[in-house]
Order: sequence, then structure tokens, then C-alpha cells
Amino acid sequence: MASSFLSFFLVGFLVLTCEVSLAQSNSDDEFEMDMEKEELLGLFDVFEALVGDSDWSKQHPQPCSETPWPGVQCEIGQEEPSLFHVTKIHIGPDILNPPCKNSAKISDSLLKLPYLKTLSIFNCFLASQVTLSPSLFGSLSSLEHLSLESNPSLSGELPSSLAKLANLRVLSLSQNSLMGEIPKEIGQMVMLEQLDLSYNNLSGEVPEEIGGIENLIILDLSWNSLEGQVPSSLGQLHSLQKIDLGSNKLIGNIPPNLGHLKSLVLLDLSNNLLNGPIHETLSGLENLEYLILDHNPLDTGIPQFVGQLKKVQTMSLSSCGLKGKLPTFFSSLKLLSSLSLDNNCLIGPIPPSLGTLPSLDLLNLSNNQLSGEVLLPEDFIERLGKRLDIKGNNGLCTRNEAYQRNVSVYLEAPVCLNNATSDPRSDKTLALKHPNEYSERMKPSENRLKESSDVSWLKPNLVLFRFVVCLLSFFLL
Ligand SMILES: *[C@@H]1O[C@H](CO)[C@@H](O)[C@H](O)[C@H]1NC(C)=O
Ligand SMILES: *[C@@H]1O[C@H](CO)[C@@H](O)[C@H](O)[C@H]1NC(C)=O
Ligand SMILES: *[C@@H]1O[C@H](CO)[C@@H](O)[C@H](O)[C@H]1NC(C)=O
Ligand SMILES: *[C@H]1O[C@H](CO)[C@@H](O)[C@H](O)[C@H]1NC(C)=O
Repeated sequence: MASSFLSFFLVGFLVLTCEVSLAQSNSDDEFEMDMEKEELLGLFDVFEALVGDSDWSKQHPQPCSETPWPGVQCEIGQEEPSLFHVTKIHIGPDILNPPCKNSAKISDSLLKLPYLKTLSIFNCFLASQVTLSPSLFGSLSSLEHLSLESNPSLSGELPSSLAKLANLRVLSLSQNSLMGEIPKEIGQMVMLEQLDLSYNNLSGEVPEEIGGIENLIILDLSWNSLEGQVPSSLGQLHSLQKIDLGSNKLIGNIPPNLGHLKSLVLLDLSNNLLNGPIHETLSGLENLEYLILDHNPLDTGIPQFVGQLKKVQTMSLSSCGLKGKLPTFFSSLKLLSSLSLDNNCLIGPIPPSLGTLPSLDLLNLSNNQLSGEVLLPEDFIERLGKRLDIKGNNGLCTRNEAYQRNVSVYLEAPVCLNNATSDPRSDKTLALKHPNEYSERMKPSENRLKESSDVSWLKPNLVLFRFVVCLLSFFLL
């Protein structure tokens, strides 16, 4: 009953809109602008397939002129007499709440909007499964900006026909449930400046053809299941400012020719299976501000080239199996504000010059094998407070006389027993003698109580475990 009433109403409405547009096309008024019927009906189809509001077309019979809608933008075409064309459709919680109906999908009628430049749909496909139909992308030749983000039920594969969007500058398909491989054809999208496929479940290798996207500025493929090597063709993309391939399953070395990327500001390859050593050509990354490589089995010494990254602000190499001593060249990185080298196998003393870095605001050296007397300047220790983390280094000690405050309490490092020098051997024997006694004594009493009750046995075991791991990796490599 209700549905027949609705369809009667709809038919009546369609007749009405036809009459209106006929009347208008017959009118002599040259300045009366409207739309081509095909395009208008296409727009109605697209909205009907997306939004729950079945009255949408009724309330917005002329969405480009008399009855605008915030998510639709139109432009006046070049033809005579001039007509409006839909150039932008945006749907998301900022426009509509809830943005879409449960059975929302992308209508094929999108192809009736040949002037569309921007399509962005956020947080819309939440329930019923939606895929990207290969036929959709054949003829949207005006499209410059395609953002379909945070749509958990947008799944299936990336169609290779995407590459036919020859004018696309921004392709952002982040936070969906896309699977399968990145099509090789993506390398043909030479106008593309931003490619963001992060937070999906894409697999397979990053195609070497990606090196064909010669205008690419931002590449974000993070949080997928991508395998194989980092394609060396990325080194050809001289406009690149951001590469984020973090949280995948990439193997092999970091390609040496990435060092050609003079514009690169951010390189994030964290949470992969990348091996060292890292080639010194990466010293060419002269504009790099963020180097994020944590959680990779690099198993190498701290590479020399990082000392030449003069613009670097954040350097994070936690859990990379780094070996050897802390180099002194960090102190030449005057813009460095955050340095994380925790959970590695670093040995030897902390270079006091680290404490002279004017911008340094976080220094995490915890869980290494560092040793010797901490000789960092007091003002540095005070400035960083808890953001200076040297815990979990058995051989480090502090000499309170050197400071006005009791820094040993603060840093949770034991007081040096005798004339400890920076010689790691003398320090290790010294500190290993009574590691628990000293660190326990330095703790506030309630902490001491808590630890002695249950987890106190854990700490020395963990330290021992890490020591054995570092020792093993030393002999194996
Ligand atoms: C991601 O894809 C892999 C296979 O490629 C599959 O085993 C896994 O369940 C998928 N994960 C999700 C969250 O869909
Ligand atoms: C330092 O790194 C460890 C992990 O290794 C982490 O638990 C700790 O919170 C970090 N410290 C600071 C100050 O960020
Ligand atoms: C610093 O700590 C040590 C050991 O706990 C203590 O003997 C000493 O009195 C403290 N010094 C100051 C100035 O608080
Ligand atoms: C080293 O210890 C001796 C006493 O054992 C003391 O006389 C000397 O001043 C100490 N030197 C330093 C640098 O602390």
C-alpha cells in the first residue's frame, strides 16, 4: 500500500520534473540556466543509491541552482546556451548524519556525470558489501580527485581500469577493506600527485611500475599486507615528499637510490622485515625531517649517513637490532627533537654531546647494553625530565656529586661505585655485581613494595635475555 503510493508519487514527480525541464528548454530566456536532463537524472540516481532520504530529489529538484545541497557543487559549462554541470559530490558526516543508508552503493549512473571532478565519500559504506566496479572508471575522464575513505564494507580488488582516470591527481582509498594486489597499470597515472591506499588489506608486491607516476608527491601504502621488496623505481620520483610503507611485510634492503629523493621530508618504513645494512647514498636525503624505521631486523651498526641528514627532526630506530656504539655525530643534527634508539643492542657510553642539542626534547635509549657514567649536562636532564629514558641499561651509572640534584633517582640508574670511567668492562663488572640492590634502592618505596611482591624476578631475567639475544646476534652475523 505504502510502496504503491510511493511509486505513484515518484512517477508523478518524474513527470513533473520532465515538464519543468521541457518548459525551461522551450523558454526563450537565454540566461535561464539549468541542466541536461540526463545529467540531472544521473545525479538523482547517484543520491538515491547512497542516502536514506528518499525525498532527496524532491527537495532538490534543481540542485545546481534554486535548491542547492551542501555536498553538491556545480559549474557553468562553456557551451551555448550555458548549462550547469555537476563537478563535485561529497558525502560524509560533515554533510549528513547518518551519511548513508544501510544498503548504500555506488550507482552506475555516476557515468552520466561526465563533468565530475571530485568524488568523495566518507564513512558511508558500513553495512552491505560494496566493490569498485571496473566499468565505473572508464569514462569519468574529468575526475581529478577520488576519495573513498573510512568505508569498512568497501571491499574487493582495485580494478586496473582505475588507471583510465587520466586526469586524476588525488587517489585516496584509505581505511576501507580493499584486498588483492595493486594493479601494475597504476604506473600509467602520470598526473597523480597523491596516492593513499593505507589501512586496507592489500597484498602482493608493490609494483615496480609505480615509478611511472612521475608527479607523485605523497605515497602512503601503510598498514596493508604488502610483500616483496621496496621498489627501487621509487628513486625516480623526484617530487616525492612523503613515503609511508610502514606496517607491511616488506623484505630486503632499503633501495640505495632512494637517496636521490632531494624533496623527501618523511620516510616511514617501520614495522616491516627490512634488513641492513643501509646504503650510505641515503645521505642524499637532504630535506628529510622524519626518518622512521622502527621494528625492522636491520641488525647493523648505526649508519654513518644519518649524521648528514641536517634537517632531520625525528629519528626513530627502535627495535632494529642496532649494534655497536652510539656515534658522536648525532650532536651535529641541530634540528633533532626526538631520537628513539630503544630496544637495540647498543654498547658503550652515552656521548655527553647529545645533551648539547638545542632542540632535543625526547631521547629514548632504554633497553640497550649501554654502560659507563652518564655525563649528560644537568640542564639537559632537567629539561627532558621523563622524556629522557635510559632505563634497562645495566652498565650505566650516575655520579650524584656531578649534579646538584639526585639524578640517579631521576634517571633510575645506580650511583657509580668508584672511579668508574667510560670503559665498558669496568662498568659492567661494577654494575652487574648488585644491579637489583641499587636500582631497588633508588625507587620510591611504594614501587619497591609492589615489585618485590610479584614481578621483581622478571626484570633481571629480561635483562639477561636481552643480553643473550644481543650476544647471539653478534656471533651469528
Ligand atoms: C587479509 O588478507 C589475508 C589474505 O591475503 C587474509 O588471510 C586475512 O584474513 C585478511 N584480513 C582481513 C582483516 O580481512
Ligand atoms: C622508550 O621506549 C620504551 C620501549 O622500548 C617505552 O616503553 C618507553 O615508554 C619509551 N620512553 C619514552 C620516554 O618515550
Ligand atoms: C641522593 O641519594 C642518595 C642515595 O639515595 C642519598 O644518600 C643522598 O643523601 C641523596 N642526596 C640528596 C642531595 O638528596
Ligand atoms: C677516585 O677515587 C679516589 C679514591 O679512591 C679519589 O681520591 C679520587 O678523587 C677519585 N677520582 C675521581 C675522578 O673521582
